[in-house]
Amino acid sequence: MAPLVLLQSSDWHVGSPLTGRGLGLTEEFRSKRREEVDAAPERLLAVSREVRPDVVLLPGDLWDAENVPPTLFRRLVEVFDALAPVPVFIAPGNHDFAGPGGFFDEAFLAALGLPSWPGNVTVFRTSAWETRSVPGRDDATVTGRAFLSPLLDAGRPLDPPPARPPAPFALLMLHGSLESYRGPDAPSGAKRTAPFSREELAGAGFSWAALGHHHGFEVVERPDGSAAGAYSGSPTGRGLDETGPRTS
Ligand SMILES: [Mn+2]
Repeated sequence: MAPLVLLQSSDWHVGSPLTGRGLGLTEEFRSKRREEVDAAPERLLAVSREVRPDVVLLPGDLWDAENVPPTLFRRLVEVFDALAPVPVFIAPGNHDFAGPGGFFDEAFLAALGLPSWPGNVTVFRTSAWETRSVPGRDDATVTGRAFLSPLLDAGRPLDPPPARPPAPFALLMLHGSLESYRGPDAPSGAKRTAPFSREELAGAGFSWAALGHHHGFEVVERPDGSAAGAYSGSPTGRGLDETGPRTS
């Protein structure tokens, strides 16, 4: 069986205003930090050219809000286009939700004169689980879902879990709160959405789960110590709760 090379990233939050309390950045600092946050797509492209993945998995929160500047969306699309023919899968999160009138809505893009999503990109657009095959790899599938609004989702996405497809590489993309996550943005209060436990994730039986929503790198282990999946974390710190090393 040929190995499958994955490239996973999420929680870029491009377009973040960086005006949060406690930061007190000068305008010069703020614009420099915004440049770093907004360059996440280009960094993904650079990494992709290095590792030559079979598939790119992006489990949500690529932009910070639906009113981020359309120029940032254009940058994103140009990068995804440049990634072709590598297939890219996106599972929209609670910030880049796939509701009508947003950047995942083709009619909205046409009305604004913005480019459509490139053909190598697959976006999950329903809140129900869906499974797609990975182009160029008949031994791999991706199962994902979308947030359709920024509202907190109290439902448990893995109770019951989606059916595990029979493919040797059955990948899962999930945007939500691992209850045992211990990072500085641990799932409490407003951060807790689409909650799930380590046991639920391991029990779902997928080969790998690409997790999004929390901003620290964290691997989720099965009872036997093997990795069931991970949060890549956000590539750029945007506040005092996102200090320390970044993973992409
Ligand atoms: Mn999120």
